[in-house]
Amino acid sequence: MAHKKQTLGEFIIENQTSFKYSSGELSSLLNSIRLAAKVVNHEVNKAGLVDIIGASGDVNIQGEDQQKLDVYANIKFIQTLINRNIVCGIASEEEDDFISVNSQDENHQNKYIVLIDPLDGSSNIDVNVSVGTIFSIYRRKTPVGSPVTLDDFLQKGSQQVAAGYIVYGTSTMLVYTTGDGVNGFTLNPAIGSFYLSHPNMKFPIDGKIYSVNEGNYTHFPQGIKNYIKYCQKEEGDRPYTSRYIGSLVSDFHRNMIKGGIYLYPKCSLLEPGKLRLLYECNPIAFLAEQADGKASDGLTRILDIQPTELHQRVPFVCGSKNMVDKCEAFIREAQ
Ligand code: P6P
Repeated sequence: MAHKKQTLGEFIIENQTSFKYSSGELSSLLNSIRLAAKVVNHEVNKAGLVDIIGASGDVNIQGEDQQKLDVYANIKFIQTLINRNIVCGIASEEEDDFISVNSQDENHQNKYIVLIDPLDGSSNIDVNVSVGTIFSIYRRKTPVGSPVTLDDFLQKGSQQVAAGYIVYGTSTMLVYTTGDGVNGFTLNPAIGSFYLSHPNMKFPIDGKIYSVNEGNYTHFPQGIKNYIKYCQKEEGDRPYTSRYIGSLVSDFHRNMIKGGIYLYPKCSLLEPGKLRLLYECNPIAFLAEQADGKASDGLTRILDIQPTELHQRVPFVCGSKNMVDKCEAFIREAQ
C-alpha cells in the first residue's frame, strides 16, 4: 500500500502547534500563499500560449523591464494576501513603496507583514527557463492597529517567522520553513494539491557545484576571483562543476539537494551586488541555515545585517557550509 503523502494543508495544520506563535493566523497566511502559488503556476505554465509573454512596457524600481508575468504574479500575490485579511503590510520587488493593509480599520489586529519577490528570474520566462516566487514573513514591530511603518519592514533576517519559495520548474514546488527545518511540497497539477515530497531538507555539508555569473569575473573582488580559481583547479576533488541557471530559486534549490554554493558578489563600482537583501537574500538565507547550510555577504551573516532601505542590495554567498567557509576564507585572506 503506497504511503499516502501528506498535503501541504494538512502539514500546515499539523505543525501549527509546534509554531510558538501558533495563532492560526500564520497557517492562514501560508495557505493564502499556497493558493496564490497555484494561480501563478497556472499562468507561468501556459505563458508560451497566451499574450502575457514579453515586457509590459513598464520599468520597476530596479530599473528592470517588467515582464507581464511579473506584473501578473505581483498582483495575484498582493490581492490574495489582502483578501484574506491576515497581513498588515506588504512589500514587493515590483512596488516602489510598501503597502499598508487595512490600517484604518480600528479592530484590525493583524500582526504579520510579508515581503515578496513575486517572480524572480523573470528574464528567463520567454526562454522557458524555470522562475520562482520568494517570500519572507515577520511579525510587525510597531503596535497592532496602527498603520505599519518602514521600521516594520527593515527588520534583520534573524527576526523572520517564516520564509520560502515556489519554483515553477519541471515540476512546481513550494519549499518553506517556520524555523523548525525546511520541507518541500510538489504540486500535483491534476488535482491542484501540494504533497510533501522532500521532508526535512538538508544541505550536504560539502558539494562540487559552484553557481556564479562568470561573465562578471573581471569586476569581482580579488578574494572571489581566488575562490573561483580554487574551484577550477585540478586538485583533490576539484575542479568543481559550474552550474548557473540565472534564476536564484532554481540554483539554490538544486544546490540544496545536491550540495553547492551560489555567489552573487559585488561586481560594479555602483552597487554592492545585484540581489536584494529583504526579499531575496534574507528568506533564502533563513532556509539555508534551517537546512544546515550557510549564507553571508562574504564576511557577515546575512541574517545579522541591519537593513536600511527597502530595496537595498548586498553581495551574496550561500550554500553548503564547508564551501561557504572556504569562500569566506579566500575573501578574508585577500583583504
Ligand atoms: P545575472 C534574477 O534576475 C536574479 O535576481 C536571480 O534570480 C539570478 O540568480 C540573478 O538575478 C541573475 O543575474 O546578472 O547573472 O543575470
